Amino acid sequence: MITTQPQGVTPPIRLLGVALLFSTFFLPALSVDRSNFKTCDQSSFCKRQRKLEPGSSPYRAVLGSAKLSADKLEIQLIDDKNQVSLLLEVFGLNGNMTRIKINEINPLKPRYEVPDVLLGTPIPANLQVTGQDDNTLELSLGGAEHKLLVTGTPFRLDILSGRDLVLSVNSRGLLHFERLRERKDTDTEKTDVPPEGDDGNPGEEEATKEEESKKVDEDEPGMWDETFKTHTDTKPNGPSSVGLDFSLPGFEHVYGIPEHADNLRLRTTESTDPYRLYNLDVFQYELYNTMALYGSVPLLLAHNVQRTLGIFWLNAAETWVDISSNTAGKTLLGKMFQYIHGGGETPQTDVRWMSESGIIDVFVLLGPTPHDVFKQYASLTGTQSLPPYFSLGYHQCRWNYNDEDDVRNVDAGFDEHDLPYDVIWLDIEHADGKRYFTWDPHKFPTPKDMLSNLKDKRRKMVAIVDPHIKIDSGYRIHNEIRSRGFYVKNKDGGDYEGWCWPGSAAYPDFTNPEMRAWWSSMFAYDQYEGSTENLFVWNDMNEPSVFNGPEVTMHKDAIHWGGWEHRDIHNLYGLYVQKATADGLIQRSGGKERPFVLTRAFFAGSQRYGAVWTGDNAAEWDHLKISIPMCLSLSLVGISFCGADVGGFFKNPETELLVRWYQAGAYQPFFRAHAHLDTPRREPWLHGDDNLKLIREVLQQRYALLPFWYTEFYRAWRDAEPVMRPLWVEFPTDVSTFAMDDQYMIGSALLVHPVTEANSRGVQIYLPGVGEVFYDVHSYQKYEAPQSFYLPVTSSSIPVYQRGGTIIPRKNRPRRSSDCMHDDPFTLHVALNLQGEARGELFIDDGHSFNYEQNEFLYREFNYSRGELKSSSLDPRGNFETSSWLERVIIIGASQPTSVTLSLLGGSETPLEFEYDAHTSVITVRKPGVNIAADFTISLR
Ligand code: NBV
Repeated sequence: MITTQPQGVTPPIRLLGVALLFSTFFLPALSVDRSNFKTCDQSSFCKRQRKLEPGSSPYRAVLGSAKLSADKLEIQLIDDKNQVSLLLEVFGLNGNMTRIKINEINPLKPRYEVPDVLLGTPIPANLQVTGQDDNTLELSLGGAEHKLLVTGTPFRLDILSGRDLVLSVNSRGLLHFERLRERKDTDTEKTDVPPEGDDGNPGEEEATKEEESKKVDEDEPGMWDETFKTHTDTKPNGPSSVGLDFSLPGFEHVYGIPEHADNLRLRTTESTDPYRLYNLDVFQYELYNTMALYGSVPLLLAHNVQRTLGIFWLNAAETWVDISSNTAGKTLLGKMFQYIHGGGETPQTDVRWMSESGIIDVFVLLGPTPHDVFKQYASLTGTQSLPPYFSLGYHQCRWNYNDEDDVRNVDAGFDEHDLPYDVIWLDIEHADGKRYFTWDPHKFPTPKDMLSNLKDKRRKMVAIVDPHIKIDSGYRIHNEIRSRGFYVKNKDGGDYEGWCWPGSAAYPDFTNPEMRAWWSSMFAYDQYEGSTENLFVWNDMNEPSVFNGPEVTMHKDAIHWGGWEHRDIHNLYGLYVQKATADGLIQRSGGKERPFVLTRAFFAGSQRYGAVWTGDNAAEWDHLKISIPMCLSLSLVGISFCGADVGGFFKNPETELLVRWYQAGAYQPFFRAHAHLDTPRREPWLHGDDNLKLIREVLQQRYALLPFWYTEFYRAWRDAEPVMRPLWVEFPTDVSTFAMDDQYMIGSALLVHPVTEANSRGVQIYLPGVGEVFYDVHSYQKYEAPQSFYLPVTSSSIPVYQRGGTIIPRKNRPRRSSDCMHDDPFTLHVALNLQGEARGELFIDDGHSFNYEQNEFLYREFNYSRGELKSSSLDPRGNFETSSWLERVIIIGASQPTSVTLSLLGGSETPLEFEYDAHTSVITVRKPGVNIAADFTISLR
């Protein structure tokens, strides 16, 4: 039983309404209470690790101990200060990757190695010794291109590509591995250490080393327990942290390691706290800092004009990442001066990872292109699951839609106002006393009828299921979890209890596979009463959020399945919740239907289970702006299905902000409006006719592009291509894009620059690429790239450009929901590049089942060249019948033809009607009428 008091972050339930009301309306700008969250200095392991200054590493690699098997090199590492020995394992991996593991040779207890994140054992590649001298071992890393140099004293690793040094490990000597030990007074441990130059057999200890060892191992405050605010973290295993540095010569731009409310390009952290990765429920988070947020993906990308690489630090414990650079703070002029006058050092970024427990297990992804890095990472952790089609439509959410009447009225509001939408959401108030998997009997007495009404409109519902379970002997879910022993335990062996929405709550141990299987089974239609096949799920608070826990989360000394401490698994908890939920939705359909589950907390691999949103943002312009880099950072680490609460969760958006947010959100992957319980209602029709019209236009634009979004998600699933991309991914040699995060690409075809400023009269657009051309999607105006220009905007402007050389499929008929559009005809937007060519793709299937895995799909390619548009299959395995046909082809940037004809494979030519607009250079070809599955050619002469 947890006896600590709430610490004020989230007050006891009855006061909550008042407190939230207060925060919503009386605070001018939102600000987090930083005192609730640790700084690096307050996190004793971070402080200890960071105290270590760069210098010569105390570690030496005992080269004589090297053991080489086909795909693995093993070498003993010895800390000359305390004689502790570690085992270094280096693996050659298929596809330009290498894995570096460091662990104690004989730890007192096993140390945690993250399960369930990797898809399997990565495919090995051959390692071969290619050279050796007294202090160095040279190996080829599965192919001639990459070499690994292992230096003995001081220990370091260098990875070379050809003759270029790409990355060094421990070159700053910051490897720091806290061995598990007995507490000082009971220390009986013996060290097994060979003397320098030995073959790894135990040797005699020197007196001086013994003394040094004592110094290094001296207990410091925080090693065996640590108190933060009112919480004491007992640490029965003592200090156990690990840290390592990586140097990236030639790199000045690094990205990734979400989730932080910060720019896309990561900042240097010499004068701030490191970036923190520790899944936390941060009430009223602030922008532009390195504080932890709800999710963590420990993957960092580095990019320069020559190459892209990734460092994936597979550790689920609290982690901090320090970034430094030798060019930080230098002005461009300063850098140029240095360059012109010579003698300047190569720019270099240094990255240092520090985790509280576990082992060092790190994958170096050697690219060399951005897409190679995405593929390499996906080969380890999987790709984005293919979302059901409906989930790419618009989602209407608020905390809360009050009752069934409310749901019916809001739903009807969309029809009355001619607005498409796909999903209405229910937040925590829908459940009976926050007992998830139930319905409030007064407000939602007939959920099946409600769901069936929605089904009649071909719409869906999402209901929230949080992982904190009300402790209530009258609640079946609680009784079952307790009786099966499935709750997380506290350090004394009882069920861990914390305070959350339902009051006193316990937390299912999602790390236990049996628990997950049971949880999944609760989504069966006969278990989750009132649920039907158009009900999907939202997992919130799965960091996990514990109102009265340290930093609003679970005590680190709580115990999970297998005896692991919460400390070891913390960042994985949220992933497991979403996984078990998604598995449940799959199972309820007998394995046939794709799930939709939205999660707030996540980890590496969460992309396999559904969508992520950026949590409790605020109705402020800066929050709108930051939604772009936040989702881009997630996309870079494999999580493509990302969105931010449209309108802002806290506070009341002014109408202009709300409309601009719709305009931006429509061009982000997950598109959901959401609002806090205490904010005034803000459905699209409550802001006057002009704004309603603007929002309708936005929704129609979103729905018209659904075939394109869906195809991009197919590519994300199939080829690990991020749906939303930083410009540099598409234009990897254009340095001016490297820090841009006010505009981005969707796939490789659309460049979007949302308006994110109040009273904006214009935005500065940059169109990248040498010899490229872009077209305004609304006016078809042509722009040659590269160029930067000021675009005047009005309230209806959404600056979006189609890149020349691409073809985008659309469905232009406005409907009630995406499902209603399933058989609608297509329009192809063919935007020609300067060579008069273009290419695009289209993926179609039933939009909801797993049948595409059994080849029930169409993957089409459209190719335009020399006046001919050809449609062919991109994957001959695919076979899917559709009644959708080609309604129109719009060819942008073309000259006037005299005739346009259609021919089907082996058939005769049929003339087609067309129009040419000389002003915009656009040809509109009317009614080719051909089935979209057919191979055809449209010829322009
Ligand atoms: O369930 C209530 C909210 C939810 O609306 C929001 O989207 C989540 O991020 N939830 C957080 C808990 C309360 C936040 C103050």
